[in-house]
Amino acid sequence: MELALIGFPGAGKSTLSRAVTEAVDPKVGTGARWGKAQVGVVKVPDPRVDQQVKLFRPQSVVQAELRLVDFPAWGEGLGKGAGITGELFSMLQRADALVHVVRGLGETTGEGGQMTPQRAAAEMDTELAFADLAILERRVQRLESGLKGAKPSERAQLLQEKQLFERVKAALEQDVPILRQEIDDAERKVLREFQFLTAKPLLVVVNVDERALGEGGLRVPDELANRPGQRAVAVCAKLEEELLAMSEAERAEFRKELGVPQNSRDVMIQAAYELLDMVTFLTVGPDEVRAWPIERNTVAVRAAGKVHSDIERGFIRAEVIHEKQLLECGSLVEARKRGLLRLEGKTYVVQDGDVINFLFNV
Ligand SMILES: Nc1nc2c(ncn2[C@@H]2O[C@H](COP(=O)(O)OP(=O)(O)OP(=O)(O)O)[C@@H](O)[C@H]2O)c(=O)[nH]1
Ligand SMILES: [Mg+2]
Repeated sequence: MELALIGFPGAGKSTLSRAVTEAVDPKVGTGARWGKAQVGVVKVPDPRVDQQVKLFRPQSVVQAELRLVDFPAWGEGLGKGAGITGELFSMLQRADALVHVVRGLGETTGEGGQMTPQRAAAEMDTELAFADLAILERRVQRLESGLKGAKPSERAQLLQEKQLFERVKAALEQDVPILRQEIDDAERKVLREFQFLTAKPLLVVVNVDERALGEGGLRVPDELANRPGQRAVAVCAKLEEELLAMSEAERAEFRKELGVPQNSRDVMIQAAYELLDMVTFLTVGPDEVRAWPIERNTVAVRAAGKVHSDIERGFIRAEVIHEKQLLECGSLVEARKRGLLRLEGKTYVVQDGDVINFLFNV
């Protein structure tokens, strides 16, 4: 799972990235200032993994990972006049979701002084739409010139594609992001390779100033909380970064006092799973206990492919038990004895917390 942190200058992207990845090294994140994107990795804590580790005492443990890519400010090497091509932009296109960091109310950010979180969010929506529109426009033009010299056999398909792009473009011009447009599966497949920004899930993170905590607390303004198809959370990035330097006991005390119960890492992890609609299955054994994040409603054969493409290809069956049941049994042997290991086929829909052993032909 990869989240791209974007935003206008000084919104707090790098501070948030350092707080979430617990990178106390102040150099981390500064790279973004020189036109580079900085990648940070967070291991996803999961008590279900810990419990299975107690059961199996494996040689290695692999937690799920969340990657945060801290981008330079929008307008500095990325977006706006700075362009929508180049390596930075293609890195942005690769992300699974976008996280737009905005300063909380009453703060001033770079660009023209006072910018409310609502205005920042609206401006970024426009920026993202512009980037997509430019790509759509280029594609339509290319299809038009392609149509001129096209063989009759190719015409129908090119025409259909052109109509799709024109339709998507028109809707985007009416402020409907591609994610929320009515597009069927076949069409989505055509669009996917263009990695449109407004086709990605978007999370707005309101970075509340610690001095404002006392007044409104950690709150997402209503206008941002109720935007269709978008999620929003509030954090206090600076505070989170400062807490990293403290002991657990001190952190707890500060959190209580300031009314910030959840740390920004957990907020971001939870938001990422919800945003991307991910669940987790586990593989267990004496060698390795591992958490695998997958999209909800993934079928067993596709889940197998996450582990290895050979397992997907040679898939026979999946032996499945829910982690809770496995814990109750205390071992796979006991679970088998009690008949709790179910054999499931290719089309079984993997559930959150399933422990799976894939049986496959090599
Ligand atoms: N008071 C306060 N300062 C903050 C907060 N978040 C970030 N800052 C400060 O604001 C400045 C900019 O923060 P960064 O995290 O570097 O912001 P950025 O979005 O990465 O900035 P660019 O990469 O330059 O666009 C730094 O001096 C931070 O210490 C906050 O919640 N409260
Ligand atoms: Mg930065």
